[in-house]
Amino acid sequence: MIVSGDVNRELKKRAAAKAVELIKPGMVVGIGHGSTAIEAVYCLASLFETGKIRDIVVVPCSNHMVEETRKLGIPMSTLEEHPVVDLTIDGADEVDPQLNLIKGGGGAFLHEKILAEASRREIIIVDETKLSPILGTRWAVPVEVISFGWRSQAEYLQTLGATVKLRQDSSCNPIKTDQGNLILDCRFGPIADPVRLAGQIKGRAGIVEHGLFLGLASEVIVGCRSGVCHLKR
Ligand code: ABF
Repeated sequence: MIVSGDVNRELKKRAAAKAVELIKPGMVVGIGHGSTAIEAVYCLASLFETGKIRDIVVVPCSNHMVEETRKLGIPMSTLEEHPVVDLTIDGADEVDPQLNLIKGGGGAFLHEKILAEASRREIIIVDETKLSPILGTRWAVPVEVISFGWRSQAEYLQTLGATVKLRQDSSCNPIKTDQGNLILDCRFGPIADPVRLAGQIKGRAGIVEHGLFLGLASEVIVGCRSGVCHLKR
């Protein structure tokens, strides 16, 4: 499905605005990474400016989102100060009918998964192009690895059926995560048993985390051209 950039942004904004409505005074709110999650931050900033929302703190999941949140003057905190988060709003790359996800296109999925598992509610916001009949149909599964022995991990992931690519920037330098690790993008194609695959990936020393978010999303809010769909587990 081809959706133009402007339409796509509008769909992201719709989903973000719906998610922000769920925030109540006094909440600790986690914010994920990406162009959809940032729309939720913009929504929050305008509610702060108009005084419609107060005494909440935001826990951003990445260095980039910390900077964006700081620029907008939204009160921030950390998981160290608030180890349990009331509600997190985050994006995703692919969503299946069971609300399982592939995340990590933005490279922050280790922190995002930590934040998701620390949250009472994990609300995923996407535009309709992210919906998929089966995970892996369109997106590679990102895998974060430490640099020591990363090629051995690549070999191992290939034995699991993936085409593996080291994530690099436009100058062909390896992209480093906020933790200083590397990312291997693993294209498996449609994944029949994501739970089994997740176990196989995690069972390997040197592999830090992967972008399969299984059973973590409480709900998914989808910005569609016809409006907004709120999918619940
Ligand atoms: C982040 O948002 C990543 O985990 C995911 O890959 C990305 C989706 O990006 P966007 O919202 O820009 O489409 O949570």
